[in-house]
Amino acid sequence: MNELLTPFATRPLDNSFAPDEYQDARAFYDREGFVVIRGLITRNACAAVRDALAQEVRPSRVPILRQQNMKYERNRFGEHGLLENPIFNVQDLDDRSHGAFRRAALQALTGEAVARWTACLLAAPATKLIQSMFFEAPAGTWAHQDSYYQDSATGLGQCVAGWFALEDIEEDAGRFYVCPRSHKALAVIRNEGALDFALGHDVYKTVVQEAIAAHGWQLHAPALKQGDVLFWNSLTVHGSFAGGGRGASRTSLTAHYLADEDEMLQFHTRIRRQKMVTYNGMRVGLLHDQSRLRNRLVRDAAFRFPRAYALARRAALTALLRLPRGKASAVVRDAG
Ligand SMILES: O=C(O)CCC(=O)C(=O)O
Repeated sequence: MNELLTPFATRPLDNSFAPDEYQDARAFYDREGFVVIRGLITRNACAAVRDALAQEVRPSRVPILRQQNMKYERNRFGEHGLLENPIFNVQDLDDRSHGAFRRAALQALTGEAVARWTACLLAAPATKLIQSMFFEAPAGTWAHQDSYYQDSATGLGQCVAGWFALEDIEEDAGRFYVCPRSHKALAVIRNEGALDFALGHDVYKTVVQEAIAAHGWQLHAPALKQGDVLFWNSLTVHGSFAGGGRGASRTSLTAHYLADEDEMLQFHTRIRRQKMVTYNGMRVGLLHDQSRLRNRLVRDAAFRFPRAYALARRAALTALLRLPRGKASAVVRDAG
C-alpha cells in the first residue's frame, strides 16, 4: 500500500463534516483545500448509478470518450471484471444507448444537497457542472492541479470538484488523495511553454511530483464510505493510488463546478463556452454531446482511425497553446 501516514491519519474524523455543518466545513476547505461531507448522496442514488452501470453500460459496445487518454474506446474490462477505462463527461453520453446511466449519474451530481454545498464552497448563489468522470477500476491518476486542465475564468482556484463514493472504498481500491494546503503553498503550475498540454504533459506530471517531494507533502487519502463526497479546490494537488491487485472496485463519480455566471477557462488559455442543459435545476455544460449527429460522426471517425484523430487533436492543441496568450484567450468557441 503506498498510502503515506499523514497528520490526519490519527484523527480521521477531523476532515469530515455532516451535511449541515456548512460554516465549519467551509472554514476547513478554505484552509486545507479539501473537505469530506459524510452521507451527502443517498444509498438509493448510489445504487441507481451502479445498477445502470451493470444493465446498460457494461453490455454496450458503443465507443465512449475516456478520461485517461481522451480517446473514444469501447469498454475494457480487467481480469477481475472491472471497467478499466474511466468515462469522461457522463453528461455527454447519448440517451439512446446510455440514458439510464446518464440520468442516474446526473441525479447524483446535481441533487439539491450537492447544489447547496457547491454554492457554499464557491460562495456563489448558484453553481453549474462543467465536467465529470466515472470510475470503477483503480486508475492511478497522476498528481495534478485541475487548474492546468480547466478552471474558472473569473479567477484561478474558483472552481470546486467533488469525488462521489458510490460504494465503500477499500484501502487497496486506488483511493483518491489530496495534498492538504497545497492550494495555497504552491504557485499555479501554468499550462504553457515546455509544460503545455499538447507537447509537455509528461514534463508537467514530473514537475508536480517534484513539487510534492520538495514540499515534503503527505498524500492524504481519507476512507470514504458510500454516499460520502470529498470536495477539493482546483489548485489543490491531488491524484489517486494504483490498486492493490485484488480486484477491489472504486465505483465513483467526479464532477467539477463553477459559479453559475462564471465561464470555464481551459488549459489556462481560452474561455470554452459550453452548450448548457438544465438538470435538477442546475445547469450542466456539454462538450461532446453524443445526442448530436455531428458529434457521433466525429466519434465514429475517431474510433476507427485513432492515430489520425490523436494527431489531429494534438496539432489543434499545439496551435491553440502556442498562440500568443492574448490571442488565445480571445478564442471563444461554442461547444456541445
Ligand atoms: O479519482 C481519480 O483517479 C482522479 C480524479 C481526478 O483527478 C479529477 O476528477 O480531477
